[in-house]
Amino acid sequence: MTDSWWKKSVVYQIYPRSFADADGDGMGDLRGIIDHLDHLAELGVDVLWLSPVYPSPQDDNGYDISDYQDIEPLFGTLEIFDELLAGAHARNMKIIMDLVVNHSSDEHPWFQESRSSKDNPKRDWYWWRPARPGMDSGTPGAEPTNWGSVFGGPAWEHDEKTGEYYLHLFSKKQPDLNWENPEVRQAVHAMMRWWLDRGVDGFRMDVINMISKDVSLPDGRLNAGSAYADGSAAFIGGPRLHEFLQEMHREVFAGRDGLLTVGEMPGVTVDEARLHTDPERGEVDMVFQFDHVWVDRGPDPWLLVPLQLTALKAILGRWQAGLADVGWNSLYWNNHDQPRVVSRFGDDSPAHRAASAKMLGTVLHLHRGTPYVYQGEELGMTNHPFGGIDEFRDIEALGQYRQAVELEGRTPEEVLRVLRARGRDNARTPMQWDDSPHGGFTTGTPWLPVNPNHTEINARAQRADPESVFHYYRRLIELRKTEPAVADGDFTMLLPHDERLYAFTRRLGATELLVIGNFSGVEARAEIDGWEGAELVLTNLERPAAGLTLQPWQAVVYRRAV
Ligand code: TEU
Repeated sequence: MTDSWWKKSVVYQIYPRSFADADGDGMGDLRGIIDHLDHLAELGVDVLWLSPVYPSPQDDNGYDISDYQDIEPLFGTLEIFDELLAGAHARNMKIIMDLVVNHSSDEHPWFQESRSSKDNPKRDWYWWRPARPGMDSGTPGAEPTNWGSVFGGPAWEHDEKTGEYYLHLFSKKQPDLNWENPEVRQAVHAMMRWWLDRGVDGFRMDVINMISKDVSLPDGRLNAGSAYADGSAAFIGGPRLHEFLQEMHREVFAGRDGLLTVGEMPGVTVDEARLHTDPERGEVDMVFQFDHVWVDRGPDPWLLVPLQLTALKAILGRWQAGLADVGWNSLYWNNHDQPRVVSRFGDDSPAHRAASAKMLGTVLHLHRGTPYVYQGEELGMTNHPFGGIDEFRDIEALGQYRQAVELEGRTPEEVLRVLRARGRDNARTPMQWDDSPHGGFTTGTPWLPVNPNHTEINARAQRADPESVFHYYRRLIELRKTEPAVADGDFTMLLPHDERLYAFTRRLGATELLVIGNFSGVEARAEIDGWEGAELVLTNLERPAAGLTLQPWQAVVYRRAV
């Protein structure tokens, strides 16, 4: 099927806190986004995904929502939101909202009611359980299951008021909603329809593969050295997930056109993703899978594993093959939960930063699927030089640090080494607009410092330089619009055993593209026949000297007729 508009589209993710601050309070806002819509239009992206902008205590930077149908006052008002939506639509860009309904904030009125008494009508809207049989409520180890939360500590919080515990897979200020209760589902559907009626173009659905839980809530497996168990077997891809997504599709999306639905699904398998994205089944248009961003994660979370290119190719190749005939891929290196890709898989030193950023963009955008650009990726923004733990703001970094150092006997240095390289705050330092103090992000004090390299790496300088990462991304995005093989071509992985070169072809009818990226700082030759005389469509450096010999961090895209 080639008539799905989003196959030819590129999504740009905005993390509103860190994008642009128009009112000088140090925090990005909707007016700041409006002020920079032309940057996004010039880049050529089609869809803007806004990380949560709803009222929130900001425990997890907005992924803890206390009112699903309003705008966080730090960010603006519904009127300004409407203005943003109109401004995006006027430039032919759509806006999708972040839908965070696996959990709400503990300050949401639903939870306030739920916690008020055991017989409150909303008690069952969340997961309440008594202490483990034979144990006293509130004593160590009495939690209903042995699960750990993603942000450190147990996944259960004891509530004095009724003596029971509530489940929170993430922070204790993010209680999990109970999707078994049909009233919860209906309330969520009504809220979603309200946003669509307002004109938004779809949703990115946060950890949507965790909404169905095994209601027996079994204990999880305890790994050596960890204080809490991994309970995910009971809530990733749970028994009623497909049913819930199909119901949502019927109740919210059926009969409406031009929308995009993206299911964020940590731990989803290729087989499950085929089911979720098969248009015949009516679930979601694409899933956001995690296998490739877990490529450099070993069994020990506090040991850095260097990238093995053959492993990355095996993972992405498996996803390409698995969704070749049914379903569709999301393609991303970066988002607000990941370190900056040029620092992670590229080389962020001055000599190679721009080249490796462009190479990584080329390889990603030429896969089959819909690419995502995370704010600043189009500038080749890098990780931040974090020092001690006091410089981090992310609840995940702080919570995991506490658990590792205080309960699991890790040294601060070993934990910090990993947080500096992989921590989420790397993605969350402010967008670098120009070389002025605070990078043009704010006139006040930014909530998280701007990377000192904004004097070199910033949007103003790059928009003025035709050889910049920005203009390269612009050409890459344009190629998707002008060369049909980019969106619709078949994908074939080449050189699966090569540790330096990432190579593949895309083919549509009589057109074939060859894409090669050199993931190393040394020259490397691709042993691929039959491309003599092919047209060079795109490269990030000078034209390769001889045949398919690539310079350090070079990328090439060739086209031939077959
Ligand atoms: O993240 C889902 C998720 O699984 C995260 O735990 C992620 O894998 C991890 O943080 C990577 O270090 C989503 C949102 O994207 C994230 O920002 C939220 O914190 C989380 O859900 C809870 O809403």
